[in-house]
Amino acid sequence: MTTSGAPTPDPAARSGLPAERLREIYRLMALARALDERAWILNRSGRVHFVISAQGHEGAEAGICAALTPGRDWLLPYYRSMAAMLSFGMTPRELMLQQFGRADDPGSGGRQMPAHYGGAAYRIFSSSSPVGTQALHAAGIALAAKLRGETQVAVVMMGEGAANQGDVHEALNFAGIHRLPMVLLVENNGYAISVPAEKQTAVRDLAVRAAGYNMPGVIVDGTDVLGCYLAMRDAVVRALAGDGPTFIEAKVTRLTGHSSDDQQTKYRTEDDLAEGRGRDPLPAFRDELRAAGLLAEAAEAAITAEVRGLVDDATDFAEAAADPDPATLTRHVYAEPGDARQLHPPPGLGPD
Ligand SMILES: Cc1ncc(C[n+]2csc(CCOP(=O)(O)OP(=O)(O)O)c2C)c(N)n1
Ligand SMILES: [Mg+2]
Repeated sequence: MTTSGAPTPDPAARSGLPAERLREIYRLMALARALDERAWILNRSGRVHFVISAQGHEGAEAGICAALTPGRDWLLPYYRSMAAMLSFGMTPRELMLQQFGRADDPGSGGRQMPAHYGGAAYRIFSSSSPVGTQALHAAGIALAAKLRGETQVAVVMMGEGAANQGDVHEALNFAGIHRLPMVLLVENNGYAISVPAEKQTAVRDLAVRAAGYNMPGVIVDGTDVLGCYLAMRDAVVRALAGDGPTFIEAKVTRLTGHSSDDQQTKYRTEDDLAEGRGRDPLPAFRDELRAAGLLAEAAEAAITAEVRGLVDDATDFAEAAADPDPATLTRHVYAEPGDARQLHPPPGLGPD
């Protein structure tokens, strides 16, 4: 198991990424944060019914995704994956359609809860509400890639609480045996709703479990965007070389309550909350770029203005969009007349 080192002052040299790319990563994080903050305002003013927030997780997600190739790799996200969605090309309008549950939501046509992302066109697998189940889907996608000889990585994201589900053990065991091109990212924010980490697992670092699956376990500071990028870059190289899966644990902070239905001041101390606020990846990355002379005042102001415009546009667009037609309520739930694939399975796959 390895642990990433402390950030060095030169982000471009450290990561090998050009300044423009580093600014783009920052822009994606700032956009994710602004969309998320808008969602809370919409919720508190009664315009969207539920928010589950990505605030504090953006650095890990954006850093991890910077090492991936949209259009080639598969993402199996969870509800804190807003920055990953943007990194894979989902637009602010699409994300707001999802938040409002509108008919044109690319994930489910407004069927899923907010932040249950999906988008086949982006290779973003549909999220399920039972946590951890997407690990098995990731193993399946990675197995298919291996059997077909396709060059791609399946990346599954989840919290540390979800990582205790049996499904995750089965997926990692299978991926380890078959050396599948899969990466598990555990975003450890120290809480599963109100349950603190020490009441969830008997170990402090979940990545130690990787040894049991014969794969590397890497712990990264999830507030260190480039540390996350470098860990993922290594994992992708391994996966594409046929060397199998990697378990990455990013230590992050959850800046909000679990969801808009939760009040974390009821179960977290003021010291704990203050410590969490001090580990916000967004100002940390901004300061890192500023200090290295990679984010001039004008560039930062342009990003701020662009982000504000995108969030306003997405909000207006999604709020004005149509709800799903109630007549389509059972679509995707039951086989429909004329769905030949459902009614007449191929030979050998039907009931005996
Ligand atoms: C199988 C299952 N059990 C319980 C829940 C209810 N639930 C939703 S989110 C959550 C907490 C998950 O915590 P963690 O995996 O640490 O992710 P975090 O929210 O902290 O990012 C729980 C218990 C669920 N959705 N699925
Ligand atoms: Mg958690």
